Amino acid sequence: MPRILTVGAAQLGPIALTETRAQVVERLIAHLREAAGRGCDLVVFPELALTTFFPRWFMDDQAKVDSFFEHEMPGPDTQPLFAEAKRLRLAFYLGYAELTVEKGQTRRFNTSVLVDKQGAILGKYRKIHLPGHAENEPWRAFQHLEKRYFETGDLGFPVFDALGGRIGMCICNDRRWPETYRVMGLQDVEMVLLGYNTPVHNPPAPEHDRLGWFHNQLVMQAGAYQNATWVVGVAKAGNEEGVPMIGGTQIIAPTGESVAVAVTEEDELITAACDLDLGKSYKQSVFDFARHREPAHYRLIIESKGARRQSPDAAK
Ligand code: CDV
Repeated sequence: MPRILTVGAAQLGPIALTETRAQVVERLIAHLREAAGRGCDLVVFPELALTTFFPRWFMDDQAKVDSFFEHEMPGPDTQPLFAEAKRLRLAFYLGYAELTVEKGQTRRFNTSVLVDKQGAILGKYRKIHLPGHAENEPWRAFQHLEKRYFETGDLGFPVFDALGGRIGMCICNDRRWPETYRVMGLQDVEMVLLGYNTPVHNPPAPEHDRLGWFHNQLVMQAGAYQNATWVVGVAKAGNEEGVPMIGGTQIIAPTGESVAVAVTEEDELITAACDLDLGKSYKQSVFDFARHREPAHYRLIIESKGARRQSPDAAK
């Protein structure tokens, strides 16, 4: 029996600063209803899907920063989303800013949750690769202050037995790092869910701007193929508060091929019926990790954070 998981990648257009959580949740619910009509099991929303992408602004008023965070999930504003998904028997992935108090300490993470068809949170991921900077850099056309507003995730890259398969999560910049996929690949992941907010313009390296779409596709397709997994990448796109962001939402097969791609920079749902066994032949041949990987030669990957030059002898 084929294991088919029908997925909806629910791209969002821009979210205005003035848009309330309740208004955004209405947009998410509209996606859910369309996904249910198209026979989806699972809907994937973007990174920080409940507000505008606030790390583009420097704020030193912590109360103002915290107004972009969710203090509970679900909370009063997100409860209707959970209720509608449960009513429609849909699972979903949601990215949001998480504020939590642990052992008396307030902590803030860029988080995603995987919610099952009964409306229960069955998995959580906290973003590990935080891009950008921690201090105000007024020379930039806009800021990218994820390193200021969030802590590095502390949950690793877990893979969950869910929806009849092995499901993993990551968030935005994580998709550019091969380690992200490989750590999940080593847990036999079958589908990676990820949301992103990617500005077209990269202030420290504007010469990369023309390649944003290409790099987005390149990293997700490579991650999918090299780990024989489905990848569902979902954008918040369009011109948000004066900052253009790439679209390119897509569903990628374990072959590395994109089987569905969004064509707008607005709210747009794309869907695919994903055979979770499609990666099997790769996992049993070219990417049979147990047979072909050579971890003894990968020591530097865990021992070294940055690139360094060393003599061939030192590498032995
Ligand atoms: N939200 C992100 O993580 N954005 C980064 C940008 C800043 C490069 C990304 O990797 O898409």
